[in-house]
Amino acid sequence: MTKMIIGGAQIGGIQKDETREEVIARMIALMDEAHAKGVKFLVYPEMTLTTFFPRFYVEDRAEFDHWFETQMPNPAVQPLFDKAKACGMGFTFGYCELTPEGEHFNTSIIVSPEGEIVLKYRKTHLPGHAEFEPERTHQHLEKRYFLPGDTGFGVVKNQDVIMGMAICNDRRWPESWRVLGLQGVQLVTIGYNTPSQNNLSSEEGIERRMYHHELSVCAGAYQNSTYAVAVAKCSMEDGNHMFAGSIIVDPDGFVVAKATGEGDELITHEADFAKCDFGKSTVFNFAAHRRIEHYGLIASQ
Ligand code: CDT
Repeated sequence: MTKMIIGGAQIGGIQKDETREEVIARMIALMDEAHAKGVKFLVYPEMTLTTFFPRFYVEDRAEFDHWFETQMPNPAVQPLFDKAKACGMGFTFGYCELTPEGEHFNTSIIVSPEGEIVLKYRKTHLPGHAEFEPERTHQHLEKRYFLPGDTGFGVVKNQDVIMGMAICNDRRWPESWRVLGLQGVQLVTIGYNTPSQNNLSSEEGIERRMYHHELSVCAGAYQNSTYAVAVAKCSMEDGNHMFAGSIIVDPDGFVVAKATGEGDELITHEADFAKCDFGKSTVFNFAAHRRIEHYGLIASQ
C-alpha cells in the first residue's frame, strides 16, 4: 500500500492562560475531523501545547519551566493518544521537553497508530538570541530557553512510510533536508511558529516571510523527492501575530494543499508514496550523482 491520506492540523493562537487540557480538546476536535476524512497520519505544529513563550524575557529561566513537559504522554495529553489509537491514526506534534537531567529541548515525536512513540527529534537550529536585546521591537529567545537538539535528524518506518521530522527554523536549512533525504525519507513533518514581525529589517513584510517559508519547504521536498507537511501555530498569541500558510508539498515540489485561514484548520491530501521513487532514482539518485569529495566544507565549519 503506497497511498495514504495525510493531514496537517493548523492551530490558531494559544494564549498564555490557556490550559493543556483546553489545547488538547482543540487538537482532538481536529483529529475527529481528520478521521472523518480518512486521514491516517496527522501533523500538528511546533510547541503545540503552549503559547510561543520565547517572545518573552525572564531573568530566571526556571520561572518558565511550567511551559515544559517532564513526561510524555502525561495525564493532560493522554486523551490525544487514546483518541488516535481509537481512530487507528498516527500523528506527530511538538512540545517543550524538560529531561530528568534538567535539560530543555524543543522536541517533537512521531506516534504510531498503536499509540507508541516511535521517534523523538529535538530541534537542531535554534534561531534568535539568548539575552534581552533592547534594540529589538520583538524578542526571539529560543537560544535562552532551549539547548540545541542532541538527536540529529533520524527517520523511522511508520505505517509503511519512511518518516522524519524537522522543527520550524530547521526547514530553512538544506542540511536538515539532505540528512533526512540520505536516509530515504518519504515524509518530512515540520511544525512552526513564525512571528510575522520579529527582527531588525524594515523590508521584511509578511508576504516576503511567507514566500521564504514556501520556498524552503518546496525546495527541500523537491531536492530530496519527499512529501512534506508543514503546519503552523498562528494568528494572534498574547498580542503577537504569527503567520499561517500551512502546506502539504509533493515530491515534485508542488503545493498540493494549503490552509486558507489563520485559525484551527485541517488540510489533507491523498499521498502516493510511490511518487517519491522517481526523483530518488533519477535526478536525485544520490548514490549515482553526488560528489561528496567536494562537500567536506559543509561539515567542517
Ligand atoms: N520557531 C522558529 O524557529 N521560528 C523561526 C523564526 C525566525 S526569525 C528569528 C522561523 O524560522 O520561522
